[in-house]
Amino acid sequence: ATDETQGSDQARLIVVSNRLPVTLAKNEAEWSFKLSSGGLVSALSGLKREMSFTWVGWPGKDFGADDRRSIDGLLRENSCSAVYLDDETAELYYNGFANSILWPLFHYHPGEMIFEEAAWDAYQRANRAFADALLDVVKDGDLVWIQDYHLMLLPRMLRRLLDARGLRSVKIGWFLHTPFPSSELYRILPVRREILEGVLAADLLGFHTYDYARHFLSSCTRILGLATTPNAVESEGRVVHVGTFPIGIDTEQFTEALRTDVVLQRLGEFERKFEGTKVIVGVDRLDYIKGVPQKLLAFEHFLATHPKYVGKVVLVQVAVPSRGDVEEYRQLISSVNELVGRINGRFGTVEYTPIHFLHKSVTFPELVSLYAVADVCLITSTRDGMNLVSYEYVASQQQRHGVLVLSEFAGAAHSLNGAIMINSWNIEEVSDALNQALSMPADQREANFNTLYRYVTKYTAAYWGMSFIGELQRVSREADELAQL
Ligand code: GDG
Repeated sequence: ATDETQGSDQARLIVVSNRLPVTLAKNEAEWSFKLSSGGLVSALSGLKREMSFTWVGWPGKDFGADDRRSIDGLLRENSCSAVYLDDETAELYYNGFANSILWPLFHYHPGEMIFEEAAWDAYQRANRAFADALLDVVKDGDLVWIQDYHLMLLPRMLRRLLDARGLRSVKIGWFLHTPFPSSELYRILPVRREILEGVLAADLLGFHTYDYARHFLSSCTRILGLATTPNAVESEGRVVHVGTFPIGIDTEQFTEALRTDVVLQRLGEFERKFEGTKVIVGVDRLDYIKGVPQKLLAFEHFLATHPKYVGKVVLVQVAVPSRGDVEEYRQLISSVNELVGRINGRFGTVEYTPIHFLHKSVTFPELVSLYAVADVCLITSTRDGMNLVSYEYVASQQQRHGVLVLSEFAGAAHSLNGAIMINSWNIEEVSDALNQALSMPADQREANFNTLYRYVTKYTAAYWGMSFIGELQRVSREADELAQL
């Protein structure tokens, strides 16, 4: 336990994720600590005020024993605790299993899935290292909230260790940030039973959408033969609750950024640069689930079939480099580069470049300025747990009331009424949607924007965090009451 939380009567929350959301840097002999921003961090900022709080995760690399001592102290001061993994385990667990097996399978890309025993062994080792590390932190009565597909064996491993120590009132929640695929697809996973049994030791399982929860429940029935209801599954004599908790963003962060000098100045520069030109923005990690090739092909088709827009519309595509050490991602980079080159070559002139392709990450003020200047945001994910870019675009469009064109395969499509929905595989449909978006009358844009903005500002990241933890507390009380009968 951290010093500040020891002895406190407050409910204690322990959040567990693959990566600690921190950057650790060494300047001469001094270590410094910086909290990264992100959905999860802002989701928890509200909860931090209500509960004492510890974050447990992998710090990003294997540090030597001396450095570990200094780092551990620094982390403790900031309510964090590190799980150290040797470099080989970390690589095989993270890239080998989580990102090369579970990620493609959960996003309907079984062709990309390469099952290797060594990666599975590393996944088990890493999850066990998390369970061992948690045992030093967790006390009776704590709530433990485990995040994502990297840690699907952890609920069971942790439960066993806790039971052996008699820590029976610890409650465990688990949330999946990706889709959960149809049971028809999930069942091809060689370790399908172990993974399901791993998470079923939790008290509450959370998904972004009802469909993902439903797919999970039918996998439990078909693979493990378990009895389910629409919001629970019975496993080893326990009721495991299953719920839908769509994540959101911290809208305030965008509203505030839009008032800063740096964003206002950059936005002014963009407005001058793109005067008389419509701007379509795309922001994606360069991942095969984001449908970037589909987006480029649709934009090419749009220019080819709507020649009046040639020279009058640009696509600004930020493609953040991601997982470049996995082969599938390297292939994706070269095919995207080729498409961008082809389309710019075909429609470009000395004065006009149709696609501004940024294969890098941009700063937050730059990102907000791009969102704010864009007339359209185009999201073509072929599968996406939620997709927060769609929310962020809405949060940045208070002036312009731009149009969101959103893939029906993103979880966000279940929440974001007011967007133009597309089947991102249908290039003609996407191209038509672009035409519709670029010619939409201002009153319709405003009405759509108002619907979207109301949703995005109400169902924020903080709301998501509070509802999951509120539900975990509720099901825990219910279980405790039943146990006393
Ligand atoms: C996973 C699931 C689910 C992107 N480029 C830059 C930048 N970003 C930020 C965006 C946004 C985040 O990255 C991307 O979030 P998404 O939700 O769109 O996608 P994933 O990274 O795949 O996240 C996803 C999410 O988990 C949460 O549950 O929604 O479905 O796949 O916040 O703003 N930020 C900056 N520069 C960039 O260049 N500063």
